[in-house]
Amino acid sequence: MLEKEVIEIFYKRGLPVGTCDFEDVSFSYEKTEFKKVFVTLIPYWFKPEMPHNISIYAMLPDYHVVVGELLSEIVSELKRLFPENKFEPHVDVSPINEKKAAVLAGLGFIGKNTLLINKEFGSFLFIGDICTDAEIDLNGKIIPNGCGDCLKCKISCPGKALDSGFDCEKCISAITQKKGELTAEQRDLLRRTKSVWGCDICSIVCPYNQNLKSSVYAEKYKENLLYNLTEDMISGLSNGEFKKRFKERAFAWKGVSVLRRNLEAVKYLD
Ligand code: B12
Ligand code: SF4
Ligand code: SF4
Repeated sequence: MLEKEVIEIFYKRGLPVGTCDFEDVSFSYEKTEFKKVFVTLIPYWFKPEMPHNISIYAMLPDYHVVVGELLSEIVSELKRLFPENKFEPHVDVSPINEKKAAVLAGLGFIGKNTLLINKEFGSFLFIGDICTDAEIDLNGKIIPNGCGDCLKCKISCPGKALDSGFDCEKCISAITQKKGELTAEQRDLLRRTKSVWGCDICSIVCPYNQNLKSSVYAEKYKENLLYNLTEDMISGLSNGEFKKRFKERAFAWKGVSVLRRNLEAVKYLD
């Protein structure tokens, strides 16, 4: 009976939900009070304006904050159902491997682009998790991998980061976040793809991401999108000023020097 009420808390917000065991997805082997994890997906797809130099998720207000608030609301409702139990919400910055958790919760499969793919939302989604000591099981079924013979993401990846497993040194998304110097090859990758933050190429080409509906999430923030970061916007800003000015954006936490370096690389000519 309580299972039904839990599902309703998520469904009334348009969100799917599943559960998995905390110990199967925890990044550490330390003993903890958590037993289960509620896993949910927050689709964020919308058609971006072209051209743009930041990836789609980062055009929106920072999901760490927005999804974090949404999960906190859900936690308040869960606490009413389970007053004796603990609930800890996370998104991205989490003690668990969120993609694996979503697979075990029956919410999708992991594609060759390494991302969680849900048949309704594609891969343009955030994964939210709520760790709990409540023993609740929503009995999701594992969905088999649906990539088949497709190789579109591997073929389209500009750095060939997906050729064997996943190579962070060749992935534009990882390169735009990395601290310190970039190699000549990495600078060239940013210049060729005009990428200042993140990368969507292995998602954009995926058959599961064609004809997606614009998400409710993105609709809510359509007046507050940032498609391009330019040198003018950050010129002369100290790190503190940069973080303050872009406090709503997911890239702000990395600091101004990483973004400056990426903007330099984008215009770099051999
Ligand atoms: C580190 C990290 C990155 C790194 C490394 C990514 C990588 N591919 O390894 C970098 C900076 C590159 C990155 C980039 C991006 N990321 Co990221 N990232 C993370 C983070 C913080 C941890 C991931 C991690 O290291 N996992 C540990 C490793 C060992 O796991 P793994 O490589 O996935 O392998 C496991 C699974 O694949 C699983 N598995 C595989 N097949 C199967 C099958 C079955 C049946 C089972 C049970 C398990 C299973 O088993 C493996 C071993 O445990 C997560 C948040 C989190 N807390 O989980 C977000 C997260 C994965 N990122 C996310 C996003 C959105 C992105 C970007 C799309 C952002 C962008 N537009 O640039 C890109 C995509 C790049 C890409 N192609 O992967 C989302 C994923 C959304 C989705 N649809 O999957 C997450 C979940 C954040 C969130 N809460 O929404 N990311
Ligand atoms: S995010 Fe971009 S660079 Fe990274 S694997 Fe996907 S296509 Fe390749
Ligand atoms: S592009 Fe093709 S191979 Fe890559 S994740 Fe999507 S379906 Fe799988």
